[in-house]
Amino acid sequence: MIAVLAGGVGAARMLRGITAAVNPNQIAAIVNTGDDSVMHGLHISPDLDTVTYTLAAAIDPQRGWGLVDESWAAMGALARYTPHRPEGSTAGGTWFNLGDKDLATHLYRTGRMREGATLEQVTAEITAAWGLPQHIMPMSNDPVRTRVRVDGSWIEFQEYFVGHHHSVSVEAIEFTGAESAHVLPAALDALANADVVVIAPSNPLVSIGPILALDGVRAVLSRRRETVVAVSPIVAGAALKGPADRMLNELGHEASVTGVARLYSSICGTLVIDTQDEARAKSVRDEGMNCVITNTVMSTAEIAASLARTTLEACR
Ligand code: FO1
Repeated sequence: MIAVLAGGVGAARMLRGITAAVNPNQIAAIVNTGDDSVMHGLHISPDLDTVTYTLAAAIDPQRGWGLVDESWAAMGALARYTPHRPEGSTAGGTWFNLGDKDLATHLYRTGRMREGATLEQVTAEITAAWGLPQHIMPMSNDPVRTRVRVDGSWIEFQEYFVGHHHSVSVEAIEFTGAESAHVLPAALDALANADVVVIAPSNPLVSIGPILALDGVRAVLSRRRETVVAVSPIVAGAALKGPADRMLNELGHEASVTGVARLYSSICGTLVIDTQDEARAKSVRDEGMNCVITNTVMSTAEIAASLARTTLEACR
């Protein structure tokens, strides 16, 4: 079995590659829920949905989130009320875009959770509805919310990411609820018993960070460090998507494969880096990690599959 620590787009593409390389029912994805939010009273789990829609070949390929061939009638209709909203009200906000078909997922998830289902149970139902053989699970059933401090004020992750287009400087990050949240037992089991654990090329601070913040996760990974392999989300000093490079710099880390190695070296034995970073391989090895160099930019399904095979072979 292969266990994968996953955030959003990069992880979803990596999981698609791993699916081409191994039997899909041997894949367990442990997905970040720190980005989760409540919008219009609906429980949104962006990373779980990005992974699900990508593996179901239903993701919008340009945006990397939401469904392909989406329509936006509900959002458009909401805009009618905006000018009439009283001062101080946030009702009917349209800054976070929920497509008409995507809304069905949030309605179903929220309805089931109101009936008492756990996020793990609903995720299993949603992934079954999309016909996925992989075991996709949230990192925890308990709420953990990533918040960032901007200009001295703590704001929700989606307010930073979508509301501010992640273009404001981050002063600090916290994962509220992480200290008391329980990692999913199935996740801990997969992390302990998988043949290989892959840390997907996701933002190390806000996508992988919340998973690592859960009690027991770092301990189980460090015990089996030699069979844990990460793929760097930083290529030639930049993130392929999202604010990981700026965030690393802003929070005093190095936005390079060396910086990624420093963050992961205690829990992970091997770092896979892109050919563009070949000259930095020694600095990764100096952090005590094996370093594998290959094409990590998953611009096609074939490259993703090849990256997956190289990653899995790296510590077998
Ligand atoms: N990202 C955006 O940049 N703008 C949006 O309006 C937006 C809406 C959205 C709705 C549902 C969903 O599952 C994801 C959505 N995302 C949107 C993506 C999301 O904010 C990010 O992918 C992650 O949280 C970062 O990994």
